[in-house]
Amino acid sequence: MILVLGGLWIGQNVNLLPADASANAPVYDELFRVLFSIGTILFIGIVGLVIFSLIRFRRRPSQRGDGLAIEGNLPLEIFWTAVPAIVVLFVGLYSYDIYDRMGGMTPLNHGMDHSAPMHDPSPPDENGERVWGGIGTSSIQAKDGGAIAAVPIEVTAMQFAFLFRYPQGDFISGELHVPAGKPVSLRMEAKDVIHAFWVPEFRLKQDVIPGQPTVLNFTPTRPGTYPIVCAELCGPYHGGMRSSVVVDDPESYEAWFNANNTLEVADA
Ligand SMILES: [Cu+2]
Repeated sequence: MILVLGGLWIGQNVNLLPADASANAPVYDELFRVLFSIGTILFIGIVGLVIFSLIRFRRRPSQRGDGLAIEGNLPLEIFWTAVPAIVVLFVGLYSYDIYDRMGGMTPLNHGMDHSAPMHDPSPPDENGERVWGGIGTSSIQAKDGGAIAAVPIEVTAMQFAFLFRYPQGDFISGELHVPAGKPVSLRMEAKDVIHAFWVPEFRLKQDVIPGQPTVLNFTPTRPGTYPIVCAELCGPYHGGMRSSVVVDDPESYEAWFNANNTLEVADA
């Protein structure tokens, strides 16, 4: 009981994760806390039992022969088969549920919800191109019931940098800027080899593949500057393939976007 309660307490109160800066980060963290609790209980339980046994059952000076040959214990074998089976089954089902709640099971371009237009000028199904991967929906529900369309950004990964193109302003940035509280839709493609776009603070990672676009949708929540890390070994300078994502409050984002916008703004 003490072991289980202690493990649960540690899982809930010891935080090993960086700041949570996207809408799905709290969902992910919920799973992490549960897994960390289970891991702590198993680790302390097993290591504690090993240390106890090393001391309690050590060879005493008077003991000269072999130990008792004990073989077979059906109740014990049932117990140590059933407990891991239940734990693994629970973790599997719970992970699926979390992935579903993060939007991982939402079809990206299979004609389910196109109320919010994808940023791609020619939707993948029209030119026969399939977009793979990525999680989340490309729009979020507004307070009035309508949908807020995602900010479209095209990500190009190459050895050894990320480039961010803003099609709505026709400019390219080496630093990703996104507005807090608004959905963002990244369309990613690699120029050379497989890379991976990872923002630990967003709890998101997605492969970036040559010749095969992938999509990553998310809603940033916490203003700040966070690292973007390439998480796929992509060559000798893979370790240096980093960038930054700046989550701006909507006004600062607007100002940054307008300062970079190269398209003529038609005055009304
Ligand atoms: Cu890379």
